[in-house]
Amino acid sequence: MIIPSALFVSCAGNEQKQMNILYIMSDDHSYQTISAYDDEFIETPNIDRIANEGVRFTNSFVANSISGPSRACMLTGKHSHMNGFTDNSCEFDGDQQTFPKLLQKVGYETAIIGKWHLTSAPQGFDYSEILIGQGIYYNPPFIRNGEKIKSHGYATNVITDKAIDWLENKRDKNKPFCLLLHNKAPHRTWMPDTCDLKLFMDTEFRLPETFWDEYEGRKAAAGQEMSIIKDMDLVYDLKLADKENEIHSGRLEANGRRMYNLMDKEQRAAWDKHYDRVIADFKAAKLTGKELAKWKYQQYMRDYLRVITSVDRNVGRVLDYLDETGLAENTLVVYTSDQGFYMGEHGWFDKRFMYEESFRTPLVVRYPGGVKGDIDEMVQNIDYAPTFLELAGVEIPEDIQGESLLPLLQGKKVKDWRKSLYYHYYEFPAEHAVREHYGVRDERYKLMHFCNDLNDWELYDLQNDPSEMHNIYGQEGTEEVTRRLKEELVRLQHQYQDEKALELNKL
Ligand code: SGN
Ligand code: CA
Repeated sequence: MIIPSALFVSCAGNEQKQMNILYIMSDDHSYQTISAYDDEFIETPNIDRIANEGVRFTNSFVANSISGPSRACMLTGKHSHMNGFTDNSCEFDGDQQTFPKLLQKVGYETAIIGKWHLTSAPQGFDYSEILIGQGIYYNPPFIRNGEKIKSHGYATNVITDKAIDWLENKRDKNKPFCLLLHNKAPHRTWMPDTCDLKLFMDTEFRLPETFWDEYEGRKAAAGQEMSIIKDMDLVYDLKLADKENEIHSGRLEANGRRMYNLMDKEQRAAWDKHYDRVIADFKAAKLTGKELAKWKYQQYMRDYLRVITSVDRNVGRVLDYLDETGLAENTLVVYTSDQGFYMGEHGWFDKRFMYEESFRTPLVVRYPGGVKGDIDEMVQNIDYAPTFLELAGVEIPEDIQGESLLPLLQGKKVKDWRKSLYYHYYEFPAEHAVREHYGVRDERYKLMHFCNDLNDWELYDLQNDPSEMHNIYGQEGTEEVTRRLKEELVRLQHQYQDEKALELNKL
């Protein structure tokens, strides 16, 4: 049933005003760097504010830990094999059903501002102003309703300016809105805003316990190429584009120097003021081996956290705008990321794996009138679409695979909530060399099957081994739990109709 008006009849039979939706998503923002989840590294008061005035999902996951696929999952409410966007080289079939299209039908004004990354032109949006591909940090060009335009400034500020401008000046104020504000930050190469460069200069970050992991018993982990030690590039990732042109870092160096050159004169001057000193100190120290690895980790963390500082500040600007205009009381606010990210755990940056740091993603939601506190149910990014639809009074289409989170946000205990999650990552061969894998996770155990050249199964007891260092697959005493998880895996593959994976099980 579709009711095309700003009012709709709720299940309880009341007429309700349709709630606005502000869906903020960053790119590669780890829960480890949101103080609502973990305050070891940074304070993020504005993102925390959403959690404090609403809820924090303590068990939030993705279906396929990489950008394009994650975005396709959240737009469609379906796993990758059903929406067709399995890896970043795909083109999204924009003709398919998505939640923004369904919201438009019931009178919502919809917009996407920031990263899109689905290759085909956005459909289902009354307004779109998207970055080109991954976008860049400084002076990024955008495509506004199909037309290429320039911008000046730092991506997170520019995207937020555009979002506030749309809210204030561009939308039809007689309609409820759904705005997707999607940051480029903190995606690689973690370029900070010039005003944040001075932060964390004197902070020494504790090395994660698993930093020196040697991946014993885990072939796929051993075969990746996302190691801070081996794969993080000195010029590109760690900003050592020296004027003397003495530092040479290989394949990515030229790109690093190009990023620097894309800044304008003033931006470069502020950048030089900071990094010239870093470069001089680096050259003088002549680091090698473990000392070099530790330096790289510190430098990575500093830049990443500076970028997060700007993300958080800009979240604060939007929350303030909602307060000042009175919109806050009738707007659902979501903050999440397209996936989690490694902050040096297992010696890594990047994501892709079904291991916890990248399988999980932060999710905090402020729902006016809803419950406050923690929601511990296992939720996944395929759940966002049905949540927004239910909120707007749209009947959730049968083919959507996610579950609406609305009852949880309303404080209801949902009987038979899912007890296990399904995951499938596809992009191989590709950058970072993570093999195709799929798996199941329940409240205690995780079973994964890595494919391509490996055909390797992994099993973890997350209670006894939360860092997933000990693959217990095939070990004596695990027969029963392995049988149970395999059965659950097959059940989910049938439920979600992942025919390819059902075949891969037989390898
Ligand atoms: C780029 C990055 C990778 C990253 C992918 C996917 N390389 O290719 O490090 O894994 O994006 O990221 S870069 O040299 O271009 O920075 S995603 O978040 O968009 O899926
Ligand atoms: Ca991402």
